[in-house]
Amino acid sequence: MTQEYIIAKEKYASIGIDTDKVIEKLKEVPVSLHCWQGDDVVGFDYKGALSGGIQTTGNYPGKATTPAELMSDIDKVLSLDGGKHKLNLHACYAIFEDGEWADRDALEPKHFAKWVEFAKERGMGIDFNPTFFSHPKANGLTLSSPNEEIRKFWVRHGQACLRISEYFANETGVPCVMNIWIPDGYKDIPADRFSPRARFAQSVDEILGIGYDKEKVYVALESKVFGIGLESYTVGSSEFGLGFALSRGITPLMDNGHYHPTEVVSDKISSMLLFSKKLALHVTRAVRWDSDHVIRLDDETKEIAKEIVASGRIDDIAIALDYFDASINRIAAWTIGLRNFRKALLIAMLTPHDELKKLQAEDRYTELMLKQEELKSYPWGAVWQEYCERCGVCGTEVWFDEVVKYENEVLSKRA
Ligand code: RNT
Ligand code: ZN
Repeated sequence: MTQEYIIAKEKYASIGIDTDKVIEKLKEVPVSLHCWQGDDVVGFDYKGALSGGIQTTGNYPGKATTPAELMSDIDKVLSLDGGKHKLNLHACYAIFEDGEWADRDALEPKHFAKWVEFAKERGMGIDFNPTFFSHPKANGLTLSSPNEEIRKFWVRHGQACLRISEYFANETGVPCVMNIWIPDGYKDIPADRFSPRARFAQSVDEILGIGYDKEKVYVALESKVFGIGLESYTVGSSEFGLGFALSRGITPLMDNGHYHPTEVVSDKISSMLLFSKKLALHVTRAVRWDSDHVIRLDDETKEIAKEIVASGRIDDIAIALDYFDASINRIAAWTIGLRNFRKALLIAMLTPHDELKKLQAEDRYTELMLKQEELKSYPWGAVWQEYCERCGVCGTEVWFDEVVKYENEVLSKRA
């Protein structure tokens, strides 16, 4: 224990916070690590351009192009963040062996056996995402397509993913969050907003219709306001996502890059929790658009973490990360974002929420503001260092040395 930690522990004790308990609690919060930061959302089944109105920018060398490389990179990231993790996979990361290949509608658990092995060895659960983009049948609408052949293809994909999700849960013993997000939408003003949404609802009903174990798989639906080339209309809007999820008893997923720029997810969490048993989040950073920048320890990130913790419902909230920056070292990008969200959770856990709530309820707004501001300079950094040390990871920026070494020894040797 460092002198800094001992001082910090006392300081927090004076406001009723037990830092040792917080450290133990933080270790147990599972953060779902998205595999797609490692290869710019390319995957292993189709090597074409990323589609679906999302975009990775930058050309930093050393991206993973094989399952072995991606797994090795994920391991590096995991070694740099203390605490529980889940692995968040997309269907396009299926691993085919011996020249075999299967299209999205024919994917089977066996195509993910390697990932299961990987996760089990590391004691992690797996979350899953059907991939409704970067595919020849995803040039236009997918689950909302008026073309029955195409719509059915994607329904079969969703069903295949549901079976794979159940397989993940069975194998790892940890429930799997299967998140449905479709890029469907129109660049310009549609004549018919209704029909695509009706078809989307029908399609998801057909996917869920095959039945699944609701204790093992939590199906989530991610909404979005717009995408590149899909500026005027997205089928899976916020109202659609919320209405559908609540009416079907599945989980709404909010990605904080998926709203109008002045809307904040931190303000939405409490409302959602009032009406939904569970809530799923994609934590990202949107800079002027849904740009998926690396998460920083900025105000909104901290506010999201605060709402999660202050709600008292952290166990009902599935936290996943969703960003992809190709302009800087990808391992560092991944790690910075992951550690930042973990830091935001720590800061939230070091906050005397009950006391602050009481000030609000008693209309003591001056004191509330004073306390909120003073808390900002409390020594959470010393608690963070102690947390990292107890988890066996580096508590300072020195972790970057590991990344430099990995870049020199591994990344720079990639084609
Ligand atoms: C896209 C959504 C979605 C994707 C991933 C790759 O806007 O945020 O979650 O980022 O599925
Ligand atoms: Zn997302």
